[in-house]
Amino acid sequence: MGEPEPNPDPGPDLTPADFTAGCPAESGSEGDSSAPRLAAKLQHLKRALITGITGQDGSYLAEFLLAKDYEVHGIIRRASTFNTGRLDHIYKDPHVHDARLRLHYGDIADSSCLVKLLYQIQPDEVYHLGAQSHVRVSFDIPEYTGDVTGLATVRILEAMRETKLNARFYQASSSEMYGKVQEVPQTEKTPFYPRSPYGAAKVYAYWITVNYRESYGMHASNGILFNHESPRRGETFVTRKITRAVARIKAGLQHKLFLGNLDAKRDWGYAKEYVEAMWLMLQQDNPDDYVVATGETHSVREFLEAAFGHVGLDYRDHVEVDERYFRPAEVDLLIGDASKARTRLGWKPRTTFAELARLMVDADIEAVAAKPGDRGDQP
Ligand code: NAP
Ligand code: F7E
Repeated sequence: MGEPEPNPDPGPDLTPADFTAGCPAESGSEGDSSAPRLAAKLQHLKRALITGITGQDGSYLAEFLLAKDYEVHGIIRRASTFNTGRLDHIYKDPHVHDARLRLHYGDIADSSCLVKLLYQIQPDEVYHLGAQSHVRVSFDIPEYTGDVTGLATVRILEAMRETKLNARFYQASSSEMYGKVQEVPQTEKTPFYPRSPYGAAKVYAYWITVNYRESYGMHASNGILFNHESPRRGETFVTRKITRAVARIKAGLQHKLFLGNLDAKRDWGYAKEYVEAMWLMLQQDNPDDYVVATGETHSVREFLEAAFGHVGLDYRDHVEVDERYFRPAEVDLLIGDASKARTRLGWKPRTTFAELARLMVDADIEAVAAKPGDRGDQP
């Protein structure tokens, strides 16, 4: 999939009301004769709320749920520049009669806004994907990461209790919780040993989800997702940093790429397929925890070979190691065993490692061709 279209300009006086369109039953303007019919139709749709809807996974999940006829609500942060680039191709003005994607300003650090939004939206399913998701950055802002990546989960679970919402809940748990791995491959039973403030925050979020399930009988599930990538991956994660650089080097816009530890091994899958597993977890009669992974592991070096090799380049001519990108503690090896997801959910990955590298390079080549002047340096 190519780059999304530019954000539809909402005009200079955009207000929260432009995004917060109110409960579905109120949608449609006065005098619009289709409004009652639409309200009736929307009342029969399943309603999902996604935190982190502007991120890689949030955008794929929103697309997936819209295709399944859901009404999709997402929480977005107010930013000084547009942060909805990954959603622009599915966003419709809320005044349009069949708009089923609704965006609401909010923040997962703010409990009162979460209570208000849950009460107002009354979702059937809550997908909690919002987080400070960068492992290296979590060493720079550990307290903030603990708050937004860890505590936000209990804020949402408590908001669900307070509003007496009988919704199903998905927690975006992570293979980073395994850290210094205690077992190879990692399963749902492998003990956690996080190696970063991000990993530690995710362990808290994992256990509080289990605790609310056991304490209050909530339908709350953890998806323990291993690394998943796509053309929509944030530009400072290693795969996307590499594929962007390949496209720019090929176009003659840059020559060198500076990276950290090339020996780290990850289990890399395709994000578009991983969001299907999230949905499947919430369709089960009983809540549970599932590993979602490909079962293969590859080093950063192997990803370099695949990405540069795809356009006939040798990464050794372009890549330099810069210690700035090393982490105070590294996760050396991740490889997941997704047998439980395969057996119980019927989920399995379809895109291979080599295909993933190729599709990401191709998308970045297209993006560079469309906007050759884009910034090339990477934090
Ligand atoms: P991502 O692209 O970094 O997206 C994170 C999302 O969270 C963005 O929409 C971001 O909004 C939002 N967010 C951050 N802080 C927020 C706040 N204070 N209030 C409201 N929203 C906030 O991450 P992703 O790759 O899609 O991952 C989705 C989730 O899965 C995350 O929880 C991540 O930790 C977890 N996870 C990811 C992977 C992976 O390999 N991708 C693997 C396992 C688990 P802005 O757009 O405004 O920044
Ligand atoms: O690093 C090494 C780095 O930042 C992968 C997040 O989605 O997946 C992600 O976390 C590996 C690490 O992802 C650079 O040291 C080398 O060993 O792409 P990454 P991550 O840390 O695995 C997990 C599952 C999540 O849950 C997280 O949210 O690549 N590496 N050189 C580099 N990494 C970066 N970012 N930049 C480099 O220059």
